[in-house]
Amino acid sequence: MNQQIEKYNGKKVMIVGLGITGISLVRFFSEQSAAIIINDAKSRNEIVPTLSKLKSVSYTGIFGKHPETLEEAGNPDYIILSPGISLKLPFIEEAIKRDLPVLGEIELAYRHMDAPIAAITGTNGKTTTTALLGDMMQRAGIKHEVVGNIGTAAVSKVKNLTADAYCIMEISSFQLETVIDFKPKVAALLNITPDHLNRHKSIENYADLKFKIFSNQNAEDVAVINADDEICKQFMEKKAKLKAELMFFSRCIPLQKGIFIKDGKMVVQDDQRSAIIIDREKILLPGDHNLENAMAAVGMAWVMNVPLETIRESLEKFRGVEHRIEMVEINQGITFINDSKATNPDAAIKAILSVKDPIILLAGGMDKGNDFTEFIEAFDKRVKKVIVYGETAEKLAHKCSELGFYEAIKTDDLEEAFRTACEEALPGDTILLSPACASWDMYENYEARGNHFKKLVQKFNQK
Ligand code: UMA
Repeated sequence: MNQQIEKYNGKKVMIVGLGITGISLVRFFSEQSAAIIINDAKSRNEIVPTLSKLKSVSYTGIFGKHPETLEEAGNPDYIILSPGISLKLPFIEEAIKRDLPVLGEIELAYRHMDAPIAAITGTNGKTTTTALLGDMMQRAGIKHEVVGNIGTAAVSKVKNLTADAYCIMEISSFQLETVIDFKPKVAALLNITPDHLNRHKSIENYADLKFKIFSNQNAEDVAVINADDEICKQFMEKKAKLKAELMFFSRCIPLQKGIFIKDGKMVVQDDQRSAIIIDREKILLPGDHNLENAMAAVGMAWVMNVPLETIRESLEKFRGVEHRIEMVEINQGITFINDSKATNPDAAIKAILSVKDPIILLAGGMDKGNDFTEFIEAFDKRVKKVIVYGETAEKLAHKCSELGFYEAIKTDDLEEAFRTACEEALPGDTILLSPACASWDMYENYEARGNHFKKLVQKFNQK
């Protein structure tokens, strides 16, 4: 174990937040025979479906609000936080003042695993990079678990994370806020742009948190950092005193050491070895941002001694995370991309900015009351046509003409939108499903919508 293991038997452990993380925490502490207190700001009624997963567990519940004081919280011995919980809650501030152990789930999981950790953070691309690294480990047959912000609480996998395995972890600024001793063997920082500022208050605080991923590393560990990212660069110049070995990656400049592009090929160079990894054109994931994600994953895989041919195979075959800028197919010169997970304008803007243009965009779905101004402004010569459908079709089409974008076509549903897009598309175009709306007007969830899109692509291929 990374630390002398605590004994929770009979201790009062308060778990704050009952989402993905909270459920895993309750199971973890229940196995340790702790006296569990669950607290969630949602009422018991709102949380019934979640509570039904905990039928065999005994616990005390405080629902509908957070307690004001520790006494109201039931005087717990430990407080364990889900990532969405702010440290500024009064009873948590009181606990910290009184030196009561307040741990985030990532710190707790770290203390209960032996596996070396490869941790990835950054504003954008961390899920893709984490999944890509996981794919490399999978293809190499190396024992590992992929956990963290990607959707699986790390604590739920600690039993498998023995010394002979690797822990591949996506880690958010929320999760970094509560790390104490957490020490990844290799950690990557992809980029920093303003995000979550309502919680972190300033870009400086946010950057400090992102760099916290390296804070406990020593000379035997490795830090993989984007040399092209302005905020990362400024931070490194002004503040960062990294103890880990530094491996920069850059798609713009050749480096003495690190991961970079030379003559159209991705190259890795460290103090002892160098290798040409792959022709950049052979990387299946599209776009410059994905090249950066690929470079970070390669740097980490290199450190973990994943065989080069496996790294190469993964780069040539990995299609991305399902439903998130997922490369589906290139057929008759048309690229089909499924970004059904973009259920809001911000997420769809990221897709528009990252895929190859000219784009024929499929957008629409349930109306959540969003304003689509910034979304349509982001079309900016990249989107040549938008095919709108579903509940928001009218609103989107109207907003397009209001903003001077006259290439919107209204359709009834995704099938008609897809057919129209195929009629309009020329070789070299990208047909992108990035709806900017929830799917619930026509589908059970975004996965069902994305799968429908992929079926339509399949049918198109058979023509
Ligand atoms: N809650 C409170 N009080 C609050 C806030 C939330 O009681 O002030 C309760 C909610 O009512 C809910 C529960 O807490 O019942 C949700 O907990 P949570 O927000 O920590 O979310 P989890 O379901 O545990 O999921 C978290 C991450 N979510 C967040 O950080 C917001 C998931 O990342 C992650 O996959 C999961 O743990 C497993 O590690 C999602 C995310 O949106 C993808 N992350 C943000 C991002 O990527 O931008 C950081």
